[in-house]
Amino acid sequence: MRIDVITLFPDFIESCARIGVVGRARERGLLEIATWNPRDFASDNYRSADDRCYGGGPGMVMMIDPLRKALDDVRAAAGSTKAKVIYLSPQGTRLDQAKVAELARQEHLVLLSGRYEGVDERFLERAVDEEISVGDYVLSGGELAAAIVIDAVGRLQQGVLNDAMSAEQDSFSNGLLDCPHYTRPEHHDWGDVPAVLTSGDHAAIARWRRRASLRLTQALRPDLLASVPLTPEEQELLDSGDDPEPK
Ligand code: 4GX
Repeated sequence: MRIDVITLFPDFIESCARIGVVGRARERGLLEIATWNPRDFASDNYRSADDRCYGGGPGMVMMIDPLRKALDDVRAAAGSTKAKVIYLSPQGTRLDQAKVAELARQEHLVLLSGRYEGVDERFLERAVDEEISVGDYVLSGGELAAAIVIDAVGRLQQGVLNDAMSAEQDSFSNGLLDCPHYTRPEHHDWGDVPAVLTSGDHAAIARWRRRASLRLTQALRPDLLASVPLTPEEQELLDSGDDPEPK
């Protein structure tokens, strides 16, 4: 998969895309990420990519032409016509794991990160396929939102995760929250590791984890549980035992 990001702050995106699972995916050639600064496509000596808002008032708007030229270069560089162009904005569809999985199946994404008051509406109408929001709060620009999309989508690419971190084990891939995790030391003055986890009884451990997931989800995110119909065994698991209790 290829992801191009059109942004006034390419350094931020590049530093995010160098670290962790996504960074390793790029090194291994499983994911290609490139950034494009609209200022490099400006037509004046100030390299302007934004201008004042028609109708007056404070604030600037990103201009059509630098964005259009950047997008033309993205398409030329990628040699593809089936890019999905996404604008990160609070007005977009809220990103969730189902949306992430859908985006991860695309061959080519172009993410547009806006600054200031946003982007000229005519560019959005003509060049953008989809608007996505990472949550109901206001950022000062779309870069953090783009970094979230890159991270969530990048880790789902074929071959990126090893068995230990496989996406099937994720919270949300099964619609539930993850169970708690523990490491050494087993006994600590802040508490002991639940005995079942050190028992070596793999079936009991699997049951404990599943029950913990179900309990946590019921307590903290009942909305998620409502959209995952429980099997009779899971309902039974949820009702049985007394360990663990959510915080
Ligand atoms: N999820 N922002 C976009 C520019 C802007 C201003 C007004 C449209 C209208 C955000 C989010 C987000 C801040 C990115 C404003 N766009 N992006 N930017 N929440 O808050 O994605």
